[in-house]
Amino acid sequence: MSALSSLENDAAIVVEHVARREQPVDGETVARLRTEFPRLHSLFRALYGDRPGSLEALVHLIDVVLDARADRPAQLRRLDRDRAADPTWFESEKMIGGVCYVDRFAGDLDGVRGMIPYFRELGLTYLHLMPLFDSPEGDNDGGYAVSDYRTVKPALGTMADLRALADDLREAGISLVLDFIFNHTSNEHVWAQRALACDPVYEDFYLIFPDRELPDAYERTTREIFPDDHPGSFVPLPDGRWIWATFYRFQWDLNYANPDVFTAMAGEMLFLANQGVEVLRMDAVAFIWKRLGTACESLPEAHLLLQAFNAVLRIAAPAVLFKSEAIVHPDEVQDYISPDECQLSYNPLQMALTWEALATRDARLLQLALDERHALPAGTAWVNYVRSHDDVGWTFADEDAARLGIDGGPHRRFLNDFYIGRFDGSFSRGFPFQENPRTGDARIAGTTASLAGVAAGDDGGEDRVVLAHALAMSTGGIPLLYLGDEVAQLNDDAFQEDPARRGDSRWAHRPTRPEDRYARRLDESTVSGRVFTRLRRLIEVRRASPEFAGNDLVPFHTPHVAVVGFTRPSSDGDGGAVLVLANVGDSPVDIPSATFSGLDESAYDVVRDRALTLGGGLVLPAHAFVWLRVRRR
Ligand code: OTU
Repeated sequence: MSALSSLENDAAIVVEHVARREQPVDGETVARLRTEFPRLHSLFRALYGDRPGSLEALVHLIDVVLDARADRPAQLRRLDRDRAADPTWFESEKMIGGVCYVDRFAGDLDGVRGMIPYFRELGLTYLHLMPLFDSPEGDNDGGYAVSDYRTVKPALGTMADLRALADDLREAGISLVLDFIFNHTSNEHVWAQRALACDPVYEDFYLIFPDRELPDAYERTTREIFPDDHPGSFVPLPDGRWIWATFYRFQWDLNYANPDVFTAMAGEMLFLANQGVEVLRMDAVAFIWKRLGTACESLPEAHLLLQAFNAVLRIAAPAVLFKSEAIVHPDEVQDYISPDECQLSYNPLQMALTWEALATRDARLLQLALDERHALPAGTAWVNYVRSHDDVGWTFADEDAARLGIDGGPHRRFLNDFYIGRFDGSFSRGFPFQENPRTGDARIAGTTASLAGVAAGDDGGEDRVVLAHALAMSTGGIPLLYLGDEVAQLNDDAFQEDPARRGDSRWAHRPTRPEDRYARRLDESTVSGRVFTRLRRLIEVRRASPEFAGNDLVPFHTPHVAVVGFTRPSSDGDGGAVLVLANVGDSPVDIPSATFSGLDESAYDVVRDRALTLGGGLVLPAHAFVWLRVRRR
């Protein structure tokens, strides 16, 4: 057992090892290995340098990577080349995503395949299927407790079905997105079962302690993530030991301080990549590294691990992108985003502040986020969404709120009350999620339509659904639709009757596919028909407007606190842009002509397809928005 030493020394050992491999390595792969090895080595040294066996782990990792490369199917090697030739493909104005549960939306993988015509009708180019791997019967956190990364849940289909689906989607211009749930496995995973049986190799795959001494010490500084399930970060095992479980009691955190865990998970990741997955949603990135005395969130090593996974992918499956799922302070969210780490990231700040603005009828905090927290490094993009399968959490920065005279703590309590519908006059019909009586924290569950006022019969409900999507579709990056929201699906209260679901209010916003609503989607005398028609139009206009590509955004301020504004400049550098203005308030605003003095008087409304003049100012009705093609004077 040896520890890593210098790059030259260790590289020589790897070269010799690779030369002895039975299967010859092709020149292209050797070239990529040469490029990535120094980075991988330095990351491994930073993570595992002193640990005996770290050298063997790295050599083993190289084998895993080269085996995966050798297994990569021809059509995916072709994809690798296509993406290398067009590295900013995901920044295109034509990108738009959808997300759904396989069983709830389509029954099984075959059902998803049958929906490709609908995805095309909608214009999707990206499809995120919620976790579909083998997981415990009953409560399994919607599949986020994985028992086997290489087996599809039998009720949904087989791995061959998944591969065929990935191919068919790609054929239809749609990239398949799946989760890489790498912070934890289910307690039924074979590694977990062996750890439970005290196999020392697998005990070291998890964080297991004989008594409460270290768990108590860690819990002095960790947060409770799912307090409804268990307090703190640990759960007891039947034999009295304690195991780290950040989320549900049946989700056991992996021990990435052990390099064999990294190598094992890299193998699972590359297996997924070789099934045809084009984007991996990196679940719960903030939690993957632990250190006593810290919150055990977003530690520097979490970034090193992601960069090491990134380097592994660059060698064996370079077409694949990472999407970071960090629902944390906006500074921390940004830290995960770079071409060397995660090229894509959810934009939880814009998501939360869209809801914040709709509740307060004040868009200033959202405007501040767009003004100061929107920029990203080249070669990366936001995934902008109105809501996800998870809760809405108020992850804005208290420092930002304070600049506007808003006190973060009470403001979050107001927002929770508002969206749960406990606040007088609220238009929302949400549920609380993980309400923590000890800290007063809570998050919100509910479908877009139920949170926006459609369920409550509020006059502004439909407009708010469309306005929220118009923002997600216009700020840049990849807009992501939760399928069902485009037909204004309401909450599913039935989860309260289901023993496997009633403890988790997020099931309120994960209903099954609403056949009746989809059947009426072209009938504009219905809510579903109107919302669908309007969103469909936005998708079409976005796709035809190159200004929406990339992430460049220039703030555009008006005198009204209820209005959020920005332009998306044309890349031609000709002074052209699309101006986006949205009114989150309940009354019309009259934007004076002076606000537009830097622009040509004539503008073009690309959504309504008509010319207008800005010379006399612009009236923006309640809950309305415009996308105007303008030109700088
Ligand atoms: C993720 O979310 C998933 O999106 C959830 O569906 C899972 O339950 C969970 O991980 C466990 O796999 O706490 O409320 O960024 O907000 O990672 C959702 C921190 C969650 C967390 C996030 C987590």
